[in-house]
Amino acid sequence: MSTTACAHPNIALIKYWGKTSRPGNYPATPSLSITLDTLVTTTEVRNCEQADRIFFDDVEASDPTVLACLEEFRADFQIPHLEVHTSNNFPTAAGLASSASGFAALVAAINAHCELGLDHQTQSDRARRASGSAARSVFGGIVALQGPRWVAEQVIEADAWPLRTVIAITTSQKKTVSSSAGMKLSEDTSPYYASWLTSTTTDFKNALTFVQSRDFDALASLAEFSCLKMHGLMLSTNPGLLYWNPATIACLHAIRELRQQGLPVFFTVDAGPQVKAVCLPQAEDPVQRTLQGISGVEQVLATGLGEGAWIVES
Ligand code: 2P0
Repeated sequence: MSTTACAHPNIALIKYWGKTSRPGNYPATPSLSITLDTLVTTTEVRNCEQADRIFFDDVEASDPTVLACLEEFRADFQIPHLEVHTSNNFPTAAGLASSASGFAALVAAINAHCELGLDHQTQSDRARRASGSAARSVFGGIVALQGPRWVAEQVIEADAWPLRTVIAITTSQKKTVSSSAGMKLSEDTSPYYASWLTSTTTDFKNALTFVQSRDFDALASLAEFSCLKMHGLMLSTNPGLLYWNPATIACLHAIRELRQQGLPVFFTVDAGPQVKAVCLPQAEDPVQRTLQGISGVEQVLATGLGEGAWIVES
């Protein structure tokens, strides 16, 4: 008997970068994200005899964060040892938020398989402990993650605003500095860290207002500001965290130019070199064509807003 769950990754429009020292992986900033459709992590769990076992694309791996997540469940609930098989239909660990969809799917699968009956808030809390952004992938549409509870909540449903996201993949190689390690380094060394924390709280509040009023232009400017501010923080870390490659920068210029021409589109980039262009439906085709034509762009994917994590009925 096995149980399969799926989850979509999400991308933050107001970024999370930095944690508090409180145990439980609590973000130091609120964040606001869109859950994407099309990209999916699929995770199957089944009981196994002696120790937990993890497989990525059918290759066994000893992933300490996944193992710790299972142990945390075991500390609170009577659950058996589990064999976990997980795969993504998109590049892993290259700035496409595979840890977000991965842990949201894992928590949903464990919850269903072991019949724990956890509500979505509690699942979001569990997912956040493993990976901050995973708290958000439990939910669909546009999602907020803020204190004091630091469980995610849906702001609007996936069909409430027809946002599209065109993703330019500029490399499928894995990143060299993990988000967790990068965040710690930024906290320890960047002279900008304190102002990043305070200004992100303001950005988050404003972004909520712009989403509620469906003010695309205001959200576009604010999301690019949050993205570039986070990368400014990363660059001001010592040694500097430079996640971009030449194609990343070419995409940013191209998206800015399209916006200047009047197309409703803006960019965001996470801890990796891929560029996400968020747009209204009428801009999708020209954005896709433009990004496809940029030297160094290996692949372009188009997504809409997706649903939260779900169980695949067998
Ligand atoms: C975000 N990122 O808000 C930000 C923007 C990347 C850049 O959350 O250490 O994998 O596991 O809590 O969630 C990526 O970091 O970090 C992330 P951990 P996570 O989406």
